Amino acid sequence: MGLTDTADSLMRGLGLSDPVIRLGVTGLSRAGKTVFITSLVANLLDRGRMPGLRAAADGTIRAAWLQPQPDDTVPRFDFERHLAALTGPDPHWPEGTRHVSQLRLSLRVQPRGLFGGLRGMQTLHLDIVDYPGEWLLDLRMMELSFAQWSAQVLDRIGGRPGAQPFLDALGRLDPQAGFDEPSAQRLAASYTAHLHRARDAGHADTTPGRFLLPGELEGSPALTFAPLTEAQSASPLYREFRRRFDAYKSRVVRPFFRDHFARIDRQVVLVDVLGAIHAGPPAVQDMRRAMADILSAFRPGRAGWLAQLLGTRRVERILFAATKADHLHHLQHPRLAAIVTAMLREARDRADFQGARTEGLAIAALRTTTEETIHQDGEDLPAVRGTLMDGRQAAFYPGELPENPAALLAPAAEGATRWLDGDYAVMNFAPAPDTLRPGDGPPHIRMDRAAEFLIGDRL
Ligand SMILES: Nc1nc2c(ncn2[C@@H]2O[C@H](COP(=O)(O)OP(=O)(O)OP(=O)(O)O)[C@@H](O)[C@H]2O)c(=O)[nH]1
Ligand SMILES: [Mg+2]
Repeated sequence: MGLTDTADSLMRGLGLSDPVIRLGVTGLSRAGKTVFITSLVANLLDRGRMPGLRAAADGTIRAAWLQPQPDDTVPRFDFERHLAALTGPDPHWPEGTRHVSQLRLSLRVQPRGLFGGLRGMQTLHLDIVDYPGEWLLDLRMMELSFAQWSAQVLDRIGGRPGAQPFLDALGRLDPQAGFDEPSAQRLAASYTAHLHRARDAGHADTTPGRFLLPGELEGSPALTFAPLTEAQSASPLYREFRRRFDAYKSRVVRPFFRDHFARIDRQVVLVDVLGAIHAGPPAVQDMRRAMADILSAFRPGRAGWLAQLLGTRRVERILFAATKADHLHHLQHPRLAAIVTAMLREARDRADFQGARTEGLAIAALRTTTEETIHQDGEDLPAVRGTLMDGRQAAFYPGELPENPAALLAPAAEGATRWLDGDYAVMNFAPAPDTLRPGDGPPHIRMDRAAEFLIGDRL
């Protein structure tokens, strides 16, 4: 063994020279992040269902195992608990996530190519970070003053769920209102209640994102403010809320981008396209805007402060994945993929995005259904069958997605409030019991393709 070899194996023993890919997993609330990470990791540990990941199919990946993650202050993604929930004898969906979490999966790979055999085994660490997409959307607040942000919010929330009580409270405010903490808290609580309801109704532009998932910051001044009108601008209340707004930006938003976002190499953005289609054209329109906003966070020519944080680092690949494709018969999958790809293309134009490679894909992290044909009114409908949350079995046909995505996207852009040719249904299926087989991960749809795009080139 030569000197460099010795040094090399020593470094490797210390884990110093092993390459690391940091994969960010994001998406708006309930998009499917937790299920995605659980399935991805389980299917990389047991690769029997991953033929579309070349390095798994051809044996380049020799072994995979979980390791303690390198960031001591970030909670670990609770993989074992989530996997047990999804695949146990009494399977159920995991609870919503309350904070950023992280997991390290290490892969032992045999390098390919002419000299691959000579180089020996290599270890590659995949650090997976789960963070809420709502926090990325806070990026747009960074360039706004309190007055500008207030004006934008007040401009768009009229008519949205839960907005009226807040707007009424705002209307009753004395323009010279002094500052007292209990009224500040009431106003902020009323605004936060509206954010929750708007988010649940499918609105994606619900800033400040941390109001929805406060974690340990709950009740702190940086999370206790609300938009105010121009008429208030001379009041002590306004001055204090403006100060808190600035604190939110510098103490909440900026550290998130510095500590988590800035180090990401590859990103997957999960989008519940079917859920938005079901909710109607305004939700689809909101989702498109959110996709453009998310992309703009990854734009190389982004705002000055972010450019400063990131230096020359950049995300190399971004996957926009439409989740829960197991609600559709496979005959409809190309149409779902076409819709998310069209939305992505448009978001790229809107965000003036160049740089990373992007792709749109229709996936299901956990397949809960089987396919069947329903005969109805003399027609054969390509449907899926699964177990409902109450334990009953049901066959389900969600409606036919259009062949041309424009048939959905155009009316949404034109401000339609409902679809002209009928509705699209969604149904909540429960995970199927006991789906694990030795050597296989949980059943999925195109998770191997997703993995190939995200990390395949590095294996
Ligand atoms: N049928 C089906 N449903 C899914 C799939 N992935 C997620 N879901 C559904 O979507 C819900 C949310 O999934 P999660 O993975 O918890 O979503 P999340 O993005 O982590 O949600 P938060 O942590 O609350 O932001 C689940 O409870 C399921 O009902 C899938 O692959 N197939
Ligand atoms: Mg989650």
